[in-house]
Amino acid sequence: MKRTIKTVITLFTALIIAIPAFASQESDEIRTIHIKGLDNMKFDVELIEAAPGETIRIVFETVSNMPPQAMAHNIAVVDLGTDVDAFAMASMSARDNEYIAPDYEDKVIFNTPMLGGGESVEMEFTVPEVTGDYDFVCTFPGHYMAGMVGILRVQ
Ligand SMILES: [Cu+2]
Repeated sequence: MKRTIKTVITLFTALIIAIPAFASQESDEIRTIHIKGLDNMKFDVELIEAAPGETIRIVFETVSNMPPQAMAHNIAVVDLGTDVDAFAMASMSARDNEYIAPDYEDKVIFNTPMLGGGESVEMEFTVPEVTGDYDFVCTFPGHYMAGMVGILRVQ
């Protein structure tokens, strides 16, 4: 009798341990890509490679001791064929819209909020099915011109 109870408890414990293990294994299937926005107005990752339709997790962080009015970053990925120069120029004055020009919202396939120093965000992003090199930029005024750009390569 005592043995049976012990067996049941052991089984039960095994189940409790097994369930979270399964759950975490499943979420590990989403690749996490860590990107930092830096004071030199560059992303520390300038090439992201993904498979068509893949869901990736983007962890984006701004590293800075400056006030957010002076130094903040975002990531905005635009669709193929977008005039990136025009998008970046128009977005500079779109402060009330997280620096995303309303006229270009339909061209933006993914964007993070604008983050000041020490802020970070974790977001999932399902990349397009269409292969190609998608531009991503920071739309904080002046940063695109300073070279705060990168490529999302879907292949
Ligand atoms: Cu920036």
